[in-house]
Amino acid sequence: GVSIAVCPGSFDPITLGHLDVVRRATRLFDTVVVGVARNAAKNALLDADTRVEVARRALEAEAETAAVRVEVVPGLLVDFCRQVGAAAVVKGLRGGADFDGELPMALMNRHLTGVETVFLPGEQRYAHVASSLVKDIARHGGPIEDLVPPAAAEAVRAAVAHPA
Ligand code: COD
Repeated sequence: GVSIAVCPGSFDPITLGHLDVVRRATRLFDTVVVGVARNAAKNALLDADTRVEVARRALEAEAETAAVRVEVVPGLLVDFCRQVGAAAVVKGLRGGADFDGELPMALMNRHLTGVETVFLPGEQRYAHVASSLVKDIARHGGPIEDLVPPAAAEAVRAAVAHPA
């Protein structure tokens, strides 16, 4: 059959680190669905529609990602995985702290529906790249162009200039 994976995140905004993980996932699965989720523990800067739009524009700029699509995850990640027919969730790990946060979610998701999680080691050159740091830098007028795709830089700059 066709292998489908969901690559979930808040993507507030999508970063070069995220894009690298998505790109790597496309080498392992026929289809990768980038799932834009709401993280209840975080206050988003960009609304969900903007996060989806920015991720789409960033992925369109990459020729090799024809088998990638971007969708909102409206509820539980496991329900979304079932809807799209995904047998696996793909998550990138920057280090041990990411693993400590991700392991309980991976175990819970497997408990809920049997969906497996595949962890991909993040590229070393993006180990410092996090959406939260990008937003902090932008709020203080610092440079974010080396950390995120152009569409994301544009959206973050607009959002910090005109807070909702
Ligand atoms: N290099 C490698 N990986 C990276 C990098 C980088 N530079 N930056 C981020 N990542 C990885 C993160 O480790 C994470 O795995 C993923 O990319 C997404 O990161 P974020 O920050 O955009 O997203 P999070 O961590 O806020 O997303 C958490 C979810 C929203 C996916 C999670 O809360 C969830 O699944 N929510 C859905 C509701 C649900 O099902 N809840 C129950 C889960 S048990």
